[in-house]
Amino acid sequence: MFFYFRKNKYITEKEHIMNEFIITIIFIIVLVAGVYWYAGYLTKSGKAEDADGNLIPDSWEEKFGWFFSSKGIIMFALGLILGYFLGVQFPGLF
Ligand SMILES: [Ca+2]
Repeated sequence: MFFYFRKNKYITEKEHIMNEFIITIIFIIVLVAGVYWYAGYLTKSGKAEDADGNLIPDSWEEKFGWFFSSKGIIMFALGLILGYFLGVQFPGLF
């Protein structure tokens, strides 16, 4: 079994992979939330055309409309995945 040394304690390879996975999930959440925020910023500031006023740049809607219409389920699923793996990795956290 491989061990990685981190913060004065040895963690197993499995724990290491789990930590990397959790960091990846957090990174994806930040990225996805950032895209939603940026869409709102572009439309509210008038930097992108938004004729229908749904805070999604009209030029994005044709190809990425699904990404915005599924916003709730996407963020819920990501939150669920993160919560699950945090709970598995750090049982005392919640
Ligand atoms: Ca729009």
